[in-house]
Amino acid sequence: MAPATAVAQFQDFFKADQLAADKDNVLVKTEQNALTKSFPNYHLDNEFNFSPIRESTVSRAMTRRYFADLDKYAESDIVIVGAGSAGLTAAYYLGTRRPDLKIAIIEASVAPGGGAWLGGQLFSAMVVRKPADAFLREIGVPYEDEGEYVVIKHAALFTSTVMARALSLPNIKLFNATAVEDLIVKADQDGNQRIAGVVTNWTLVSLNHGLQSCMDPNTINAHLILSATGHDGPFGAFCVKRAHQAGLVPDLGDMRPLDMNRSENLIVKGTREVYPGLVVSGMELSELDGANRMGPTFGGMMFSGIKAAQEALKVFEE
Ligand code: 48N
Repeated sequence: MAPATAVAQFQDFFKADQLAADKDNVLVKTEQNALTKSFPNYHLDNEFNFSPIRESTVSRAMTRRYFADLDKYAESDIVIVGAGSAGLTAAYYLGTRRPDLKIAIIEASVAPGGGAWLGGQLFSAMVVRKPADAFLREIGVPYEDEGEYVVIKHAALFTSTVMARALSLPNIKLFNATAVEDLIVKADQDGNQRIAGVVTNWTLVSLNHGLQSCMDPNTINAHLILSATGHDGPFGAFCVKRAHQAGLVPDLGDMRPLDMNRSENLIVKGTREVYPGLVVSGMELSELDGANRMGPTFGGMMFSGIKAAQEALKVFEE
């Protein structure tokens, strides 16, 4: 759907006025006098009550599923570390192109999304340079076309949309408030070292290791780790820093000063498998390669996430 049609449909929908309210449904009319959508009629008068429930039922509904997911994803095909714009885009791309793969997303924050909730310096619109507008059309994010670039009216509209698209896929599970605090390295059948999983802990535990005796972590085995942990910060660039400490990758290049035109191309073209079993994308890569930062433009993160997914699929298709 071309962006203009998407926006027009969106506006028609909200210009609609209520036509009639029958017992259970409100019928809504747009300007073309066509019945386009019906809404449930919420009867919230004094007679309404929620269905009864026992507290333990709620606990069991949550814990049964959480522990079943931990069991299921203890062996994953791909673990994505970091649910920012690059990690979520990679998850959506992998989950839609390869519904046969089991994909776990590990996100240290309670709220996934990373730095893509608010354009730049708290200005909420999000700028995306062409040709990354193609991805916005794929996931259905309306935008204003400004020629060389497009503008999404609020960065949260992109982030919530790509998150909803990815998390609704049956082969993807998000473990948020969970930090990767180490890598698993093994020799493959030819005796060559490769990264083969991650070590995790609840983030609050990872942040408080110094307050208690050792609180041992959990582990996930996976054929490939796709890391998108962003640039420097309390958790930033985690996997490249850990791989460097372990002598698996050369010295870190440290992110360079801002240059939008250089940085987005460099990061997308440089997205790759940096060590057998470890693909790195997004701003984490700028910390490894010493690429410039780009500031408040996000097409490079989307395309780096897609490129990382494509590089990951090459490993599976080898
Ligand atoms: O949004 P980020 O930080 O990272 P990206 O690469 O997806 O997007 C970067 C982008 O938001 C920018 O920084 C923009 C383009 N600005 C550039 C500039 O010049 O300033 O998401 C990384 C996610 C976060 O949600 C972290 O919480 C998470 O990764 N994370 C981790 N999750 C689990 N375990 C870890 N060890 C970990 N480290 C970070």
